[in-house]
Amino acid sequence: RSTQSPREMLCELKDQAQLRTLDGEEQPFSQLGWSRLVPEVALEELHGRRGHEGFKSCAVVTSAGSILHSGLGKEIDSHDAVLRFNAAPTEGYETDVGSKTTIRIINSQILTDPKHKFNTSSLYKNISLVAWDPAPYAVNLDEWYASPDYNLFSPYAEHRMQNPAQPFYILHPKYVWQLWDIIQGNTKETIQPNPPSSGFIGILLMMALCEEVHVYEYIPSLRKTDLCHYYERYYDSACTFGAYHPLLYEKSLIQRINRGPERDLRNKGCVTLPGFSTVNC
Ligand code: NCC
Repeated sequence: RSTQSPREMLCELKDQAQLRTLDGEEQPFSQLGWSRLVPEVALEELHGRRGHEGFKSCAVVTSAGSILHSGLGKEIDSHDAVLRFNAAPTEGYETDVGSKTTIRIINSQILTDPKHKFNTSSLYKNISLVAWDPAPYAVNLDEWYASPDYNLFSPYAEHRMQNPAQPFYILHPKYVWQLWDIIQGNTKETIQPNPPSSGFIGILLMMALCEEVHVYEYIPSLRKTDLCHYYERYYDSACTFGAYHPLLYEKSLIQRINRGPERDLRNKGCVTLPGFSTVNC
């Protein structure tokens, strides 16, 4: 399997990594009235414009410390849509990370840990939100609902009722594990049975929504550092290479399908990927 060409890998991703969010039609969610709670417009349709399928050019900005002093802000903001992660701020870091945010992927800790002030922080306003939680591999939605890793369900429902106009989705755990299956399928070693990082999920999500995806500091540039996040003075190389998440394997998969020049990787930590709508299989 790991001898697949980049093209074959892209086709496998396009075919197998089909974006899926909770639509409220399955138990236990249907019984709870979630088909009316989730946004009426599906995430895939949200950004479609007449004559266009989604965004043309997109940026995925990881939270890695190596983006500090990159001066990439202007380039990042020049894309049609910008994806960011969890509690990563733009304020005070505009020169390096830009100021535009279109979508934010948040793990379930953001919704449950009071330190993130999910309901009041401006980080989570005026943008689209996509949340996820590491459900067990053999996804049983009843069991997941009864004991999620962090209980994202009540804060989600509450937020939906209070902010019905804000697009806010929960990724289907099958989608998350499907991505893991693809990573394992393209890796010789047996990888840890934990879901991929928000970074990998975000990259694949944007490949479904955009014609071209530019990922910043997922594969580290020459600025590579042990600084975990650009916005915190905390040092740990596991943030870049992984502990819980199969980061090293995710990153090697993404590096293999990179279509951008080597110098962009070195200088900007930038990988360029085609959107699925442009890949003909
Ligand atoms: O750190 P985190 O990720 O929020 O970073 C978002 C994504 O950026 C990429 N990254 C980050 C740092 C770094 N040095 N190199 C990188 O490549 C990764 O792809 C990462 O996914 C997560 O994936 O959701 C994660 O969330 C944090 C934490 O929960 C949130 O920041 C909220 O505080 C996790 N840290 C802990 O639980 C302590 C992290 O393991 C994964």
